[in-house]
Formats: sequence, C-alpha cells, structure tokens
Amino acid sequence: MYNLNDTIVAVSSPGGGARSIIRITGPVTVEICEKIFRPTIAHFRAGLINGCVAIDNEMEIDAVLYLSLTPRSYTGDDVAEIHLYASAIVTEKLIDNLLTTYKVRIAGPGEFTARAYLNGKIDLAQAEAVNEIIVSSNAVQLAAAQKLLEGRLGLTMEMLRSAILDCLSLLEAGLDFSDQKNEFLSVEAAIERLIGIKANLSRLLHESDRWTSVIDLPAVGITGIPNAGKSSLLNKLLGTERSIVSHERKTTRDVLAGELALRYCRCVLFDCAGLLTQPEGLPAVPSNDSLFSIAGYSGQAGILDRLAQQAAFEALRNSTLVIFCVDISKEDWTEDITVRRLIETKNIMLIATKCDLVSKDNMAVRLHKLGELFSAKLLPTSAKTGIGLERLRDTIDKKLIENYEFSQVSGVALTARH
Ligand SMILES: Nc1nc2c(ncn2[C@@H]2O[C@H](COP(=O)(O)OP(=O)(O)OP(=O)(O)O)[C@@H](O)[C@H]2O)c(=O)[nH]1
Ligand SMILES: [Mg+2]
Repeated sequence: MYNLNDTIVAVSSPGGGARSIIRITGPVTVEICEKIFRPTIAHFRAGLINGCVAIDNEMEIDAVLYLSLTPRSYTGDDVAEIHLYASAIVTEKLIDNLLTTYKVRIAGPGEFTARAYLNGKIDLAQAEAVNEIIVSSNAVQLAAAQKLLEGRLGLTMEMLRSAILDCLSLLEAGLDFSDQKNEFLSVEAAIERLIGIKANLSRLLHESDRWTSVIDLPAVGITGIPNAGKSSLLNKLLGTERSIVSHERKTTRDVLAGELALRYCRCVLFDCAGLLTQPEGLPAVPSNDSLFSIAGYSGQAGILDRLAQQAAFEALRNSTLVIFCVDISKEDWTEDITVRRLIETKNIMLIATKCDLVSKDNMAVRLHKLGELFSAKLLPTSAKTGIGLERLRDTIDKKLIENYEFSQVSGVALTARH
C-alpha cells in the first residue's frame, strides 16, 4: 500500500519528445522547488513561473514550473510540475539528483491518481476514467472516459443515495415519533418515492453502455468475389504484406487481420476468402439467425472451400462494417451482384478496385454503370497506385463513429466493477 506521507516523483511525459515533464507531489514539494528552481519561489503562491532548474551541482536548464498548493491541486497535496526543454538523459539526471538529495521516491504506476482518490479529490469512477483516457484508442472511448472523469456516475449515484437517505430518515422519524399525530411520510408517499428511485437506477443501467463494448476494437471486413483485390487492399491499408496476393482465384483461405489506426478510431481490419455464388457443400445457415442467407448448399465443393467460406461468413457476421470490393476492370459483374445479395448487413460500403487499369473516361462510364447495377455509389480505389485510399480511410473512420451512437446516449460507460 502506498504511503501518503511520502513525497513522490515521476516523469510524466512520453519518451522521445523535446520536452520532459517531471511531476512531484507530497509534503516536501515546495521545499524541493525552493532549492532547485531559480528565481526563488519563496513568496510565490501557485501558478506558472519561468526560470531555470538545477539538474545537479553543475548544470542548470531553462524550465517552467507549475505549482499548485494543497488542497487545490490534483492530488490534494502540493504538486509541482517542471517542464524542461531537455533530453531523456538530462531528465534522468534530475530525477537521480532528487532521489539522492531529497527524501523522495519514484511514484508507483497511477500513484498520483491514487493519491487524488485517497485524498478525496476524485471518486473511484473518476480515478478509473483517468486510466481509460490514457489507454483509449478512439474518439468513442475517449468520450466515454471523459464522461466518467467528469464524475457523472458519481454525481448521479450521489443524488440517488441522498434521495434514499431522505426517505429513510423520514421513515425512521415516523417510527421514533409514532405516538404523534404528524405523519412524516405516508406509506403511499414512501412507495412512490422508492419506485421513482428504482426507475432512475434502472434507467441509468439501461442507458449506459457496457465498457467492454466501448473498448473492443470494431472489426471491419473486406469482402467480395475471389480475385476482387481484397488482399491487396488489406496490405496497402495496413502497410504490410499481411495477406498473400496472386492472380489465382481463391488465394486467401484464412481470415487474416491487422490493426488499422485511423484519424479518430482504431479497428481490426480483416481479409477473408472471396465469397462464392454457389458455396456448395456448406451447411445451410438459418436465414433468421444471420445477416446472410446463402442459397444452393449441395454438391461436392472441396473441403478447403467449405471451411474458407464458413470462416469468411462467420467473420463478416461479427463485423461492424463490411467493405465490398468490385473489380472495375472486368466486363461482367454478374457474379459480384449475386454475391452482394448474400450480404444483408446494413453497414456496408462498396468500392471499385483496380481503378488504375481503366482510363479516366472509361472509369466515369464504368462507375456510373456499377452505381446502377448495385444501386449504390462506389468509391474508386487502386491498391497499386493508392488512388482513393485516403478517402477510404476517412470514410471507414466516419462510419465507425456514426455506427457507435454512444455520444447520443445520456448514460455513462459502466465497467464490471460498477
Ligand atoms: N492493377 C492492379 N491490380 C491489382 C490491384 N489490386 C489487386 N490487383 C491484382 O489482382 C489480383 C488479385 O489480387 P488479390 O489481392 O490477391 O485478390 P483477392 O480478392 O484477395 O483474391 P482471393 O484471395 O483469391 O479471393 C492480383 O494479381 C493482384 O496483383 C490494383 O489495385 N491494381
Ligand atoms: Mg485474397
């Protein structure tokens, strides 16, 4: 267990930057700053001060000191933040100096926030939110963590707790003074109040998201018929040769995935086997239990085809967004249209692949034709030249955020502990 009477120090900036931040909190914080910082902070009462910090007996470096004093600080104790324009090695030297010269120790992971919690500056949900903000990987997670950090859960719970305590006090007063005529709270009024409190609690639970649903990265599946250019697209978007590309149809058999970092979201992007119009031999998938209704399961399709198709459908069924690839350079799209109909998910976007293979004029004509055939606008792309990939990334990002309607939900994200 952490000792609250210690003064603790930590580097709180990520490594590699031009600026380092050292944070100190605890009883000897001000004393340390008086000794290592110039100009003197003797009469300085919290805020920002520009000056120099002594790294050791020989070296001084330009620095900015941010001081906040107890109790109006993050941890509730005196807190100093020293911002240095210096490399990691200089920062290390300063930390060494603090550890050897003053009675300080290195802070444990999350100890500043733990101190804020133990000093009553934030509630437990807010302390957890600090961690969620640090580890959040997309705008949705960040929004959820911010709601927690604002203390929404704590405030709501406090209001409900206080309503329950009011009710309890009135009931107890009624019992204590039962011989008097005045009724503090009638049975009907008590029941009405408790029903109201229960309804508020149920609403909170109902309207709140499960944190797990916020932290799981959404899955984005790339699909289309064999040879549509799915694996090439996956590789280009991920910037690695994750999936084997070849001119042979049915090259990809497994579901191959990689993490894709977009501007606002991160997601798991996956490639799978090209979908077949007649996935013969596959067990029928009940249409009411799936996003896909597949016709024509019979005959002698190879075992590999069967397994690959099964894996592809399973992965697509669990994806948040499906990218359907259509090779624009072909002359006949009958197979693509049939396969497109197998996919019933609403969150699907169509893209035209291999656009580098058609001339500019021809591309406009073909895009128009494809638009009519698929009753949707197709985004022109090329994994070879990179045409349209930036727009594709932005569209995936936008659709993922739109899909997740967390921002419209009035509740908060609840973790298992809540
Ligand atoms: N010119 C050009 N060729 C492409 C492009 N994308 C894919 N190809 C070619 O199209 C062929 C099929 O590409 P893949 O990426 O393997 O297609 P796939 O959809 O993954 O194929 P399967 O795994 O068999 O379903 C390969 O010869 C690729 O080089 C592109 O943007 N431009
Ligand atoms: Mg492939």
